[in-house]
Amino acid sequence: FKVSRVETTPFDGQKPGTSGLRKKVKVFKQPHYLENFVQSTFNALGADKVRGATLVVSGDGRYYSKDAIQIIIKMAAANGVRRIWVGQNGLLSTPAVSAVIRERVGADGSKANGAFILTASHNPGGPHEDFGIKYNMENGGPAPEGITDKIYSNTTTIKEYLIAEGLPDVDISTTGITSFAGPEGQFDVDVFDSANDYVKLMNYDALHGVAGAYAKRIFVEELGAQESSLLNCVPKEDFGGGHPDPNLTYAKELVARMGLGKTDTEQDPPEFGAAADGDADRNMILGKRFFVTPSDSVAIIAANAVQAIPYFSGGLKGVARSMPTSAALDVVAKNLNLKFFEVPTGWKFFGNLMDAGMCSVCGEESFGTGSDHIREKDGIWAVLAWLSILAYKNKDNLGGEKLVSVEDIVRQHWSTYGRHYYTRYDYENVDAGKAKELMAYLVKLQSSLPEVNNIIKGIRSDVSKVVNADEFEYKDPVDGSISKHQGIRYLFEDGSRLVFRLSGTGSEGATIRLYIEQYEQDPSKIGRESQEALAPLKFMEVMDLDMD
Ligand code: VG1
Ligand code: CO
Repeated sequence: FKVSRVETTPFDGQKPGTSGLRKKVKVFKQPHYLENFVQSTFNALGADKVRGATLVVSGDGRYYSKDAIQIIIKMAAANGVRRIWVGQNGLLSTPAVSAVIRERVGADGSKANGAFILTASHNPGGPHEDFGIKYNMENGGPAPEGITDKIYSNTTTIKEYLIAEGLPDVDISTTGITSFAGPEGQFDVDVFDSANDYVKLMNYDALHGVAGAYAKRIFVEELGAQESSLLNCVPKEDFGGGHPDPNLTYAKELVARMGLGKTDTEQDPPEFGAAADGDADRNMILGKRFFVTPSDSVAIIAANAVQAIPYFSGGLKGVARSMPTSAALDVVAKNLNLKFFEVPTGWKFFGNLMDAGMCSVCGEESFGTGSDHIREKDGIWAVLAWLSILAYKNKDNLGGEKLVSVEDIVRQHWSTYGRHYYTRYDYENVDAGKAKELMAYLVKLQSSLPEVNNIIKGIRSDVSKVVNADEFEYKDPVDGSISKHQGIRYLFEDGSRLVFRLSGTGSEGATIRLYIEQYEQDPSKIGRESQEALAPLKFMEVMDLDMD
């Protein structure tokens, strides 16, 4: 092949959000749109990082992925990349990409330097839905803000991109290495089994030793892990028309099977249920007729990790959560005397802490949980962590007496550490200008707490006082970089919190997220319905936010 230089002009709005660039498929399909973003990424990395590099390209298999993979292969070849690794059929979950970057060794001894992940995660897929792309670095984690800012600024000035001419489409459906001759020498495309490296890592993590036997009992005997216990496990370009987001709203089928449906028709639901999102980095954990909030999940994993999960038997280096995630993890960290960090929303901020050996377990309220085995959140890992904890809690109970259930584990946790009642509201598809105005108004209100308290008291008298309010700002303790405007916080005297944020993963309009949290230590008050316990704080519902 030879290298062809194609003239182009910038597109507006190619700023990577919380987790890459996400737009409607029709936006991505505009001539040069994807190419501009990919070239801007190569330029941000710099020629010395790109020439001779080994890059992974794959994703969740959503519509347009196959075309995008061929384009990226050709552009990589033209930019001097030495080899491209592709999961068979272009499929790799986000955590699997992270594992492949960190663990896989090519037939010639090569290691990957980075990856393009093609996913819009929990956003629907298909010709009329979303596509997405993000870049992960050599440590297996999402590009830090320094790089994504550079990518964005390149997209605003781009004039040309490079693409290989005469390079045929590569068959990504069969494993094996295909070599091509380019102007600078050989270029390889290595198509490999999508599961191998990740499964190896997972075996090591949670399923060796005694946990394996328990997993068998719970997976196979309790859950009856035949094909029939697996729902929707064939990847589809449009996710079967569903919304691939593992929560109580979208994972309806599973929720009903777990006895949590609107009308509960299940006689005897399984002891354990779990769901993942499109790219398998999110997870939802359910027990029999019981929902584990993600904020509780990470706290419970941290509290039990050393005893229950062999990978952590040497101790935890530290724990971390995103700012809007409830403070359940903070209480565990304090009790167990662990290093603790509060970072902005999005996984890119955990990686530095892990690389520096300061953090072993971390999580977000948005159904993301993970550890330092990779640099992405990891849905399957979270399930295995929970199964390991279930196994540990039942270790004297192999004979088949009553199982210590998911619900028992969570309630025990609350009685030890107190309970963080928690909920989140998403105001989707709001006018972007109005959303900004609202956020600006909330920041302005912060300058006068008496006024804030007046407004609240006017609506509900049973709410405690706002004693502090700010806009969250993060200084990375490893590289000193500063991230501003990461969400607006109102902190109440009794430990309650209201947090407002603009979403950074939508593909159209704006989404305002409101996070509501209340800490309860009184043992007689930890068993309430969450919505009832939080009712006083939901005065927002009656405020006229004028967002339509
Ligand atoms: C959302 C979540 C955030 C998560 C991000 C990516 O971002 O709130 O916690 O890290 O999605 O998850 P935002 O900016 O829309 O609130 V995923 O599974 O889409 O990679
Ligand atoms: Co995801």
